[in-house]
Amino acid sequence: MKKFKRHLVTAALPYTNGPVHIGHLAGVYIPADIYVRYLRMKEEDVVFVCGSDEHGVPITLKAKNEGVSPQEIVDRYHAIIKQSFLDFGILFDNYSRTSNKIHHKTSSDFFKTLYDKGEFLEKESEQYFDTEANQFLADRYIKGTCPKCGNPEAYGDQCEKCGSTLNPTDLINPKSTISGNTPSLKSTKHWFLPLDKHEPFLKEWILENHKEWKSNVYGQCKSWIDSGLQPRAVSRDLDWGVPLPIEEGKGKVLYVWFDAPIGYISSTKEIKPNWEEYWKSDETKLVHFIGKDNIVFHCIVFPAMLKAHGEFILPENVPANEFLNLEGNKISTSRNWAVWLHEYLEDFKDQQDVLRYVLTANAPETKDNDFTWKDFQARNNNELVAILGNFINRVVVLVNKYYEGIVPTPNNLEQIDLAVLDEINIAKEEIERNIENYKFREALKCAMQLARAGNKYLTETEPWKLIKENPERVKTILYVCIQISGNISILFEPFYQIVVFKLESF
Ligand code: B3M
Ligand code: ZN
Repeated sequence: MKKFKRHLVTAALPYTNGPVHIGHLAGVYIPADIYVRYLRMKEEDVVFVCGSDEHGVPITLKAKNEGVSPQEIVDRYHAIIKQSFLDFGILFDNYSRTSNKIHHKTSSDFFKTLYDKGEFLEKESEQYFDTEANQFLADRYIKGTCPKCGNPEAYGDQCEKCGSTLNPTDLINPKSTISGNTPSLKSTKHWFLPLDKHEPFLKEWILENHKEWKSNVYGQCKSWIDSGLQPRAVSRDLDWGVPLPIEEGKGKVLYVWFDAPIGYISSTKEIKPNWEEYWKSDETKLVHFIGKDNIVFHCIVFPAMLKAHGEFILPENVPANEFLNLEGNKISTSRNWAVWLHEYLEDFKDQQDVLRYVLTANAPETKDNDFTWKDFQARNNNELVAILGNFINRVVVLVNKYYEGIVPTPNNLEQIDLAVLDEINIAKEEIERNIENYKFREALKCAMQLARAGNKYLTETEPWKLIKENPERVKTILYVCIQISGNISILFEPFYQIVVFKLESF
């Protein structure tokens, strides 16, 4: 495996049309944070960026529904999201926002470069228009039946049921989401990224050279490429977004999926004067953490943009997760079916890592998974308390009781001691290997396995029985236990931080 000099890790920029929920955490932010904590512990050079995605129709629609300005919506949710990530212990090097000046400049310069290089197709075409609202109906401004799966609630840009990416004209029986009317057609000019032109490159880059990508990601890319890539419009007839930096584009903005991924670049620029070393050197390992509905944009559209621009590196990996459901139903911001992070943090004060643990142990890494409060309770009681907490607690109690909290000096190590100490190295290697392969659930299991081994060792050696007849042996046993505990706390750090209170303070 190639050794990289530095790492650039991105986590999908959340839309600021609502707060962050457990589905976002399990799918994107916890895995990204585990990966970054691991790299930081290894003292790697790493930059971890994120920020609010403040453009796009989800935001203007929300503003319309509430009768407030889009700015009010993005200000409100940007503040909530930023704070809840911080309170939850997800430590980005920068949490930016796409309304920042630097982002407007970076994304419009990017567009201009592609425009000047002749990388776009210009096309005048008939688009759906709502005469009552006097507005073109892009993306979520239009709903209809998905031509692929028959879902009657598909949007103009995507069907959330089958994951297909759509154009408004693909929808069967389209209706405006503003007025409910059947739209009419009106002519307008747009700029398109010719994905078909980049198809040979994408085919080789992904299908030949990135066979190691997760099968859900690789599979989606393959089916996209196999069904033939089409040019995609990167401009919109909207008034909320980054204005097109060309004369003929007056009154139009960049498509949100054009500017949003460039947000990763702006976010890096904001904090790193040497940002180009991160974005333009093949000694950087770029990894995008996203949810499965964002795969096409990060594996096909954004790489095509970066390639067309010519100066940027491409991602090494895009470890997208599947979805997390809640109590058997799909999590939904619009239907208010979610466990919201900021609400969890109010209800479970100082219990950030319990949620972090449960969402990692049950992460939707290979298939959709279900979150239930019953499982949350069971994992807390049967795993965190009964295995991990129990082991650390027994060790701390015994060391306090026999040695006033001072680590005893060991005598000769017996076979059983050496065997359990060996488990530390095994756990470390397996955790590292799994994290580097984006298998965070498995990595966490290995960490918990070490706590299990510790409990088994204590049960077998029974120091509380030996303390009278063989106190020297007990010193060795508790020394070994302390070694295991110390290593557990290090090995758990990417997943769950262990805080041991001094018993006297209770
Ligand atoms: N805001 C979609 C989402 O929140 C979108 C991600 C952008 S990443 C550049 O699912
Ligand atoms: Zn569909």
